Amino acid sequence: MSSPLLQFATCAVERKASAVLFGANTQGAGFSESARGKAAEAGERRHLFSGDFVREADNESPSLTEQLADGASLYDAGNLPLSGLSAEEQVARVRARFLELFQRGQRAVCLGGDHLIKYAAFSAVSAAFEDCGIVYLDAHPDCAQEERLYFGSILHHAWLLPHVSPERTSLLGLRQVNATERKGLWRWKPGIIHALEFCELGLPEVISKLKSQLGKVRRVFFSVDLDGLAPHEVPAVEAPYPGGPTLREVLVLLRALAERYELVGMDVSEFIPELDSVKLTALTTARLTKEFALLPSPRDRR
Ligand SMILES: [Mn+2]
Repeated sequence: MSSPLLQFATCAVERKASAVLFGANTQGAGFSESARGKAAEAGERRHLFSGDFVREADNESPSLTEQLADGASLYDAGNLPLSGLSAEEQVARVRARFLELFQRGQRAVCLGGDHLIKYAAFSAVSAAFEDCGIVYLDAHPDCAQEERLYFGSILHHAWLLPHVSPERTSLLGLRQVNATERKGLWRWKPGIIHALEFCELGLPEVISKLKSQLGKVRRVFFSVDLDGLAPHEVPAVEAPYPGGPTLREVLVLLRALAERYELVGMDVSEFIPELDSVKLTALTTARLTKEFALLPSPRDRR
């Protein structure tokens, strides 16, 4: 059975697209023991692939972006074949895809899959660019200092890469941290925008704080764990935690970032389609994907 493509993405030739979407159903970063059930059951729940689920949900009622733009600059490359591969092989394949798109100057959007896509993306960022900041939208800091690569240690491993650094990383929407992760934060000292700062400071202040945390970089990669958003918009995640920023706030923030930085790519992970009974998480992800893909580049303004 062939998978659906996103109808919104009407660019017919990959090399002509300014943004390229691909699915990567990585499995191997593990699951948190959360209120949603034990890890074994969580594994069971993951047989539906969120990338396809997002495309299907959006295709049921195709729509433009809020600015009334169509998807003529977006190409949907379908899904990377990953089944049967080890975690290392999956990371290598996703990394190669990101790297290929970065080197061609195309914005890469990857729908996962689990947190392995994040390490693959950061590893490609480090290989392609020396000056790329990371904005990491997540309720959690994922910086446990452990040798093993899993959902809780992704950033610890990323910060060991040559051109990804905590001084150019901002954790956005942070609000649920355990004692092990706190040690990682104390060691690495990344920029942090706590969830409450969205209302305490207001969005314009949050945006300038974020820019100062990123420093003098020219490029930014946007990494999304859907549990970073307020769970009423994205209920179908492994570890929901209340009080995050809304999609609206995040889209406004991205629009501001796009004026200053080259947004080189985005990954989206942690979506469990089987928990998404009214497809709200899918539509939130679809909207984020479409709006992000069509954000202008600073080059467009010259
Ligand atoms: Mn998380």
